[in-house]
Amino acid sequence: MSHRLSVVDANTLRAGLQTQAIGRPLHVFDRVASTNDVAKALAEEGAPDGTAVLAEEQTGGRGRFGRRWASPLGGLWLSLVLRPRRPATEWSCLGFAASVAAATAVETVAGLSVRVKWPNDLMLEGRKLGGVLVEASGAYVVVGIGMNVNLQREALPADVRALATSLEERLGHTTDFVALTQEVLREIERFYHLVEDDPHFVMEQWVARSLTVGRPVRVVSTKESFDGVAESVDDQGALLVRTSAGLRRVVASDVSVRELERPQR
Ligand code: BT5
Repeated sequence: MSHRLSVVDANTLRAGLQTQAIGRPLHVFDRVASTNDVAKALAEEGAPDGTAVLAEEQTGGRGRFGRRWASPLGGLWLSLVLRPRRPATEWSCLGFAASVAAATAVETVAGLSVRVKWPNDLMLEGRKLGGVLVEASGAYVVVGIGMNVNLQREALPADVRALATSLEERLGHTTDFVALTQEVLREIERFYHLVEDDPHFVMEQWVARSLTVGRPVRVVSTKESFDGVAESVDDQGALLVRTSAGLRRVVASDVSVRELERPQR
């Protein structure tokens, strides 16, 4: 069953935040096109590092490469305005940090083990639980996190349903949405500091949860397509793929990667 995040819940959420910067301020909406777009607009107006945007529903939720992101009631649709000290060339690490942060928060609050798939998918037993969308501009970066929390797969479009899951589906009951959101924000703050101090450690944490490293993959870009084995990731989050022609460095903004094995079930 879906639930609405009432004004009272939004205040409870703010009151229980255990963060210094992330989620301060926290803007909560019933329905927006995309929280990433709202966050961008706020960033353009000078919103501080850590500003968060949460919506109960998105009507134009986006994934990478302009894909649609289904965002019915009951999901966590969250975007952050970040203004990292590190150079923009290293900002891709933020998406990996956000996915590990979200995975860790789910473990703490819901007790489920979440894996990650390159670049930033959150996976539960072979199905997609959520994803992360990083959109950088000159002076700031917007990190969007989407996760199916208290919703049934039937609430998702048919094509998405086949590959997706939700916490409610896996647990058989709903999760405390406020507690989960607070924990996600707390973990994002922790990992945001880690990105600034030690990006290599963040990528190691990502690899420890990865479903991609060690698996056969097919890399598809507009220019070419090739198969290989995902060997590791570097500190910028590029996937290093072993092919018959040697090691290839694959960057998330350029290509999509498909694992060659089928998901479970
Ligand atoms: C992603 O893209 O996985 C990044 C998704 C980020 C969504 C958040 S929600 C808050 C913020 N505001 C936004 O507008 N976006 C961010 P990508 O790797 O391109 O995956 C997209 C694919 O995932 C789609 O083509 C579908 O196959 C699948 N998909 C769509 N909606 C889904 C859902 N709710 N759960 C699981 N899979 C979904």
